[in-house]
Amino acid sequence: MSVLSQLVEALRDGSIRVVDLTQPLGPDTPVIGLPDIFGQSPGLTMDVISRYDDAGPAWYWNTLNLGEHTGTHFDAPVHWVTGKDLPNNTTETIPAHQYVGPACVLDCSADTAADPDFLLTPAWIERWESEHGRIPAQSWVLLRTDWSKRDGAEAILNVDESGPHSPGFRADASELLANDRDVLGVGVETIGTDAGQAGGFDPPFPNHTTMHGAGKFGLASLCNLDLLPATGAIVIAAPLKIVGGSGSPLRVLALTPA
Ligand code: 23J
Ligand code: MN
Repeated sequence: MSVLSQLVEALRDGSIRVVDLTQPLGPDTPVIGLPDIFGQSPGLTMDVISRYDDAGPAWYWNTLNLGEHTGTHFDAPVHWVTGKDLPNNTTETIPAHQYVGPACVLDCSADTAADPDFLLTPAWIERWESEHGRIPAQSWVLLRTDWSKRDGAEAILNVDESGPHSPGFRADASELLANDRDVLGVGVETIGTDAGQAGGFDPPFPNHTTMHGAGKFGLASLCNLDLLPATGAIVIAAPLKIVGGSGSPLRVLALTPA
């Protein structure tokens, strides 16, 4: 049997499951708030064009308005200044094969429960690798923080007088993953692939700086990472083919052994 007919069989008999890593996208979907001096990305608004009424007696459809980086979304290399001159750096030019890859799930949920400002370090990654093997080139690295289990925008954004507090990557961990491991990119449960406090790091937003400068991708606001094994799942994450797009909301699916 060919690999693909085996796959069809396994999906049918349930030995491989499809896990949806995507959050619902609606008007209540939280969006990142940057300091006032910067432009802001709007959340989703939806307006009815017609709903089986005078504007369209037999059809229902809506107009959407939203920032590219809203809800479960993809970050393309062109999103960051460090990736602006790379070839194939936009949502319509990235080769489609790069949208499918094996997943390494790094379970940091105990660390983030103890410290909302937890940052992944090279030592943490190397400890994970001593148990699960080296992170393969062209794989997605997914950071399980259980942030998707937080209820409501306030708990997700977790802002106090010193700003937002959510986990992310130390600069040297992003460098290890991008340059030494040559990953496809990183996926997180938080609303951005940098820590809440990362605007004040040196450089600011080091994960965006490093990943996109190396032509790597980001996935934000994922969920259900707790349903995936540390290794062995495949992630499919294909953004909308927006011409010149810096990213887009998308449906992220994982194929995982039952
Ligand atoms: C712009 C500036 C900072 C950040 C972000 C966007 C994102 O998180 C994003 O959605 O790419 S941290
Ligand atoms: Mn983004």
